[in-house]
Amino acid sequence: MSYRTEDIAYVQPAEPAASTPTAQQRSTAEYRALDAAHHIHPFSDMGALNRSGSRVIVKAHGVYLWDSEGSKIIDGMAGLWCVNVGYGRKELADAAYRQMQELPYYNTFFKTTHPPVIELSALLAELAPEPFNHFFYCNSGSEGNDTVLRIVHRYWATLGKHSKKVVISRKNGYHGSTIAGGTLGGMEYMHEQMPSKVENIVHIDQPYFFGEAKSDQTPEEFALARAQQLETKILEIGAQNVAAFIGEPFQGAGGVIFPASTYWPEIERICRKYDILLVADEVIGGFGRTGEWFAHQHFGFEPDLITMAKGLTSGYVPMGAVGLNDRVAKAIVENGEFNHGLTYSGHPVAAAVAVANLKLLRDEKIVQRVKTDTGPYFQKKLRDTFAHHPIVVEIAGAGLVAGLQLAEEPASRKRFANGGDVGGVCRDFCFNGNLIMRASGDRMLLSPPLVITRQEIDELVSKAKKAIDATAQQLGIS
Ligand code: PXG
Repeated sequence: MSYRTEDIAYVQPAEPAASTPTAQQRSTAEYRALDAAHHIHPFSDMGALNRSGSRVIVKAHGVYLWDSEGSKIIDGMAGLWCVNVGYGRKELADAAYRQMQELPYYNTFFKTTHPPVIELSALLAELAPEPFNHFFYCNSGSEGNDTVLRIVHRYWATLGKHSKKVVISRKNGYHGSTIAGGTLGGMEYMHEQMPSKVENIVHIDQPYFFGEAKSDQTPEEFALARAQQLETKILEIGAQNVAAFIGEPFQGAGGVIFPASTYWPEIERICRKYDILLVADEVIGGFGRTGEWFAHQHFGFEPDLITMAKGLTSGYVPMGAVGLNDRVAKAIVENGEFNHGLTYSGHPVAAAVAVANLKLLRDEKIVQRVKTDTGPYFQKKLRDTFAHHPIVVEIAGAGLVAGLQLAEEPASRKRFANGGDVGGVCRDFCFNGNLIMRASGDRMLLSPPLVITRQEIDELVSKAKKAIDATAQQLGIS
C-alpha cells in the first residue's frame, strides 16, 4: 500500500502545563517510607529496594513520565511494553468513564453478554488475520496463557485424542508468572522458586544466535537447527502425546531475541506435520509493535491460538484475551460446556477501553506509521548510532522494538564475564539520565510507545547512547 506521512491524521496531544495538578499529595520521602513499610514489589529484592528507595512516578503524557521530584523522563519501554497509544489519551479515559456510569460490571457467564464485549470481539475479528474470529477474555497475559492451556486440552479432548497432553515451550521464553505461565516460561530463576510446576510442560532451546550459536553457523543455519529441536523433542515424546508448541514470535523479556527468517516457517512445518497446535504468545508483539498488527505476521507464520494482553488496552486497564482460529473455535463451540472463566472475563470497562484503544491504533494509522515511518527510522537511527560502538556488538529488532547486545570485544564477539552486572550498570546510567531502558542480562531493550515522533526517537537514541558510553567508560573501554 502506498503511504505518505502527510496522509496521517495523527496529532500529538498537547503536553499539560507544568502547573497541571497531579494526584501527588505527599513528599517523596513520605511516599518512600510508606512504600517500604507496606508494599511488596514484583520481581524485586525488597530489602535492597527499601534501603535505596523507589522512584515515585506521579504523572505521564505522550512518551514522557514525571517523578515526584519533578524530573521528566522519556519512557523507552512504554511502561512494561504496553502503553502503545502513549500516555494521557482522553479518549480512553472517556470510554472508561462512560462505561462505568452506564454498566460498570456485569458478567458473561449464565447466558448474558453486554455491548462492550460484543463490540470488542467484532473489532478484534476485523483486525486479526482472517482465521481468527473468536476471542476468550481474561485480565492479563499470564491468565491468557493459563487459558491457552485450558483450550488446548479441551480441543484435543473433543477430538478424542486424550493422550495429547504435553506442551513444548522454550528456555528463556517468558509466558507470565502464574504457576502455569511460570512453568511455560523458561526462566531458570523463576523455576527455582517454584517447587510445584504444571505437569506435561517441557522446554527446548531458544533461537539466541549471539549467545548460543557455534562459530561456524550462519544465523539462518542456527535458527533452522534450533527449530528442528522441536521435531527431535516431538519424536522423543511421541507425536500422539504432544498437544501444542508455544512461543513468543520474538522473545521480549528474554532480551528482544529475533530469530532468523528460517525459524518460524520450520516450526510451523513441524507443527503441521505432527498435528500439534501452534500458539503465538503475542502479549508483547501484538497491536503494532513490529509494524504489523501481530508479530507472527511480521515473521510470516499462521498460529492456531494467539495470547494477547498489554497493547490490547495500551495498559490503561488490565485485560488479556486469547484468539482462537476457526478450527479450534469450532471444536470449543460445538462440543458442550467449556469449564473455564473468570469473574472479570470480558469486563465491560476494560472492553470499552480496549475498543477505544484499538480504534485509535487503527484510525490514527498508528500501526501503519510504525511500519512505514517511525519503525524504519528508529531501526536505522539505532544502527547508525551504534555502528562502531566499543561495547555494542549487535542490534536486533523491527518496528519499535530493539535489543542491543553489549559485549566486551565486539570484534571477537567476546561477552562480558559478568553480563548481568553490565546491564545493571547501564540501566543505572539510564535511570540517572532520565531514560527508561530495560536491561536483560547483557542486552539493553527499547520498546517505546508507538506514538513516538521522529524527534522523540532522536532524543531516546541519544540518551541511550550517553548511557552506553558511560557504561563503556566505567568499564575502562573506549
Ligand atoms: N507473555 C509474554 C510474552 C509476556 O511478555 C506475559 C505473557 C504475562 O503477562 P502479564 O500481564 O500476566 O504480566 C508477558 C509479560 C519485563 C516484563 O520485565 C515482561 C512482562 C511482564 C513483566 C515484566 O520485561 N511480560
